[in-house]
Amino acid sequence: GEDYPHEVSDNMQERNAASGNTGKQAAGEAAAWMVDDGSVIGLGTGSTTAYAIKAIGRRIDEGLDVLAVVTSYQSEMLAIEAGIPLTTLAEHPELDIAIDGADQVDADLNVIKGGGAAHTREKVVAFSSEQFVVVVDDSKMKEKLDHFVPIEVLPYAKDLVMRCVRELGGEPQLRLASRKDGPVITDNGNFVIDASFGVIENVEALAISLSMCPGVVEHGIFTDVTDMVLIGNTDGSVTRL
Ligand code: ABF
Repeated sequence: GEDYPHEVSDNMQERNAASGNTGKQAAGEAAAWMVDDGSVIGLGTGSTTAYAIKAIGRRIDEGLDVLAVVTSYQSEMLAIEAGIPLTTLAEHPELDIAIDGADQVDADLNVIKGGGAAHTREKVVAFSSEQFVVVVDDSKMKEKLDHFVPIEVLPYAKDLVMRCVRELGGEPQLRLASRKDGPVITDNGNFVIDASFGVIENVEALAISLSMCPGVVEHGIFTDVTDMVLIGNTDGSVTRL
């Protein structure tokens, strides 16, 4: 990629500091500058990636030529609004760069995702991409991951998966749309179980064990796929990991 500007305008900085979004904006916009002309890109989900999508849209207005694969209806809507031409993995199975947010990241580039229930498609896109760039604000960085692990499950298998989680030492909870509503339904028509494991000592072992439980469509632990993390700080600067 090209060099990217770290600064955000004073005005923006003030507005986002008030909403606590300066770091997210800085990281998202920095990632937008990593996209090369003529590339096929993957667009993740969430508020940090949304800043990247908007910034890529502005670059397209200035002549950047890209095609994008989205990971959710949310990113699809944002990409269309930003004027980013869309394609599919069927047409472009190999992406040049994918940009996505995260719920928590450690220094070894292990990532927990899925707070937005879109992690299955996000993982497919991440593994389909030559380069996978994660964008977060500095509050998401942790020495040891301890965020709950979102697990997309076939509705038919939810009780079995809950039992698997308990056997692995975790505390499972079916994600509900709200207190009085039913379960959250993913873009793929499945449920999400949020599993708390406290501090995760062996991330890779847990990732493998969870994948072995029948009915797990995909869990939110991403190992061995992230190439770069762009961390947006509250002062609007960006740290690259
Ligand atoms: C997606 O959106 C996720 O996998 C992650 O759960 C979430 C991050 O959202 P935000 O950038 O709004 O904090 O990328």
